[in-house]
Amino acid sequence: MDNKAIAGVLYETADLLEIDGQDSFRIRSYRNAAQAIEALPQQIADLIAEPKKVLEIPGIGKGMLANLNEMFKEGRLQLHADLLKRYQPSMLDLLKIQGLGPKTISLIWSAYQVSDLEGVEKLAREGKIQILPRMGEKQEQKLLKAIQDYRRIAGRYLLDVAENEAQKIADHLRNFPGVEKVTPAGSLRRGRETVGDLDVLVTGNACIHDVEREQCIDHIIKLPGLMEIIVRGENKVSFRLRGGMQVDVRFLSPDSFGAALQYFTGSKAHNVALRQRALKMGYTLSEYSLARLENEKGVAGKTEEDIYAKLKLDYIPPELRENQGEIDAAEKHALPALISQTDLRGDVHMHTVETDGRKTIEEMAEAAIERGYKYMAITDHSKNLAFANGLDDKRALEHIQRIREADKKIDGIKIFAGIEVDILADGSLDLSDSVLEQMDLVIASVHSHFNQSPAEMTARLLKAIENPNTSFIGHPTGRMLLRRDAYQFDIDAILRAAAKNKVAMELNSYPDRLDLCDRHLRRAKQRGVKIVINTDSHHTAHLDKIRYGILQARRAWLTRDDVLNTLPTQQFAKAMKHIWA
Ligand code: DGT
Ligand code: CA
Ligand code: CA
Ligand code: ZN
Repeated sequence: MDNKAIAGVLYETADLLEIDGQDSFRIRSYRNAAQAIEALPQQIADLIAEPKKVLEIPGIGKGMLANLNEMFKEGRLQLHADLLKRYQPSMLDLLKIQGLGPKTISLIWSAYQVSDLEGVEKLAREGKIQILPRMGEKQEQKLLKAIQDYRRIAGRYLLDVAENEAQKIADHLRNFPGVEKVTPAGSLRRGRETVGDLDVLVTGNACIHDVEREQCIDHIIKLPGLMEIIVRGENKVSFRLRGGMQVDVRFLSPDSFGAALQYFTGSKAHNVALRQRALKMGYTLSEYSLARLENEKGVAGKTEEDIYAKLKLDYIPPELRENQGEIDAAEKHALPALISQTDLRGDVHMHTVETDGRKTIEEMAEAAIERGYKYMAITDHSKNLAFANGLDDKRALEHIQRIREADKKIDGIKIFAGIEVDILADGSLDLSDSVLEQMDLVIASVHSHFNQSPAEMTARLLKAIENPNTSFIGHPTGRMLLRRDAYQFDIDAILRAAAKNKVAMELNSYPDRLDLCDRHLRRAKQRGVKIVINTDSHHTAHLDKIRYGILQARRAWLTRDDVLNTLPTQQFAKAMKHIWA
């Protein structure tokens, strides 16, 4: 068990103790220990053999040490298991509902002995929550909305989280000698912004020989972080990881690898449309093969390329397989030449220690050079973002100087002096025009007053776009995936104004933003709005998150020509001043 898993169990125990009405001192001791372990730089597993060292961790006493020993020895905590038995594991889902804390859950439990989502929702609909002490109609409505929000995002994961898990599973599987190839399919392969479950395809001897397959499954079960096996079948094993993510591993025969990859990559809508096309052409398409209707003789199945070719289609990249016109385009040889990561010549949204970044200008520049970029921009925050130590006019001017000096000193990359300036509530920008004019590029972003009416927000963004210093709008909708919805505004009005003013839109590659999203990006392209793909890095390591942005750009059918930071340095600099070639 790693620190995160241990902290998770302790947090849950604290919540369950609170629901159980235990004394606050005891509850706090579990929460404090969880916090301490979460923040620990080294793994508690490496310390556990030396009790003295564990007891030195603030918040961990003898009692907690005994708990930790139990968890390492038994793989579980008896108290946690007992509490879960009393209140049902469904109680833990309730705790994930926004605004539904242990106290309220406890209240509902003592009144109705209900501990699951459906049950609580039913009570709320029947008006049985508002009559409880300290509750009212307003709380009840809020609870209903929170349950809906939870349903929408529950069981989905950010793309980078899913990708990391898939990588770990693939590495583990490849350690088994009978495994040849491991290929993630499903929404992960299509690069969707969030992923439901992982679909992993395996080929090799382990798929052909029964004995080896059983051994392989025994090997899979040893995967660190595997919580429970859901299905152990002939050609498939499904399991759940700690944290809840489900994984389907399928064992394939090499003859049908392409057909299975095509099928399990999806999307479902793409597959349905493709199968209809196959039928019209006298074929059946399944996860095993493309075969003739009349005699079931297979004509393709080894590779996806064969299947698309037999269906008289150009190869359709996974990112486009959403049944959004890609099959038509593939038939007419009209699929776009999708942008790829190597097309990008610079990343122009990053922060440094001057505001809320973790690295210096020089460190960010070294990291950008390592990634092969020809240019970059330092774009720290403005003063409205006080908690990020944002720059006022004077500090912004000093920072420009520092950036220019670093640019002179460092060979191999052009460092543009930029700023991510806040769009204030009234649409004006947070720094003086005379300062903004001196920047090579200006990113204008909304970081406050998210709850304005759609009309106000639209006017606010329009005003920012019409400011002649604005080069592009940062993370234009402000959404935080699985956490916060986009603020409301008229996206079409904004895109029209952006096209007219030659102001670009950002595609922020941070996995919890991916903003603009694929749908909006495609609309932007159709309206002639240019895109800038950035990472919004606060650390050198964040620069690698660009790949998530590239995936979304591809899902939006973008080509190199749609994206400004594919341009050579001088042309890019002009584009930031509204001069497009
Ligand atoms: P997710 O997991 O919700 O992020 O999305 P997907 O696309 O990975 O969906 P999933 O895991 O349910 O299924 C994986 C792929 O398998 C899906 O993209 C297409 C294929 N598939 C699943 N069920 C069906 C089905 O009923 N009909 C067809 N044609 N394909 C299906
Ligand atoms: Ca899936
Ligand atoms: Ca699946
Ligand atoms: Zn920002």
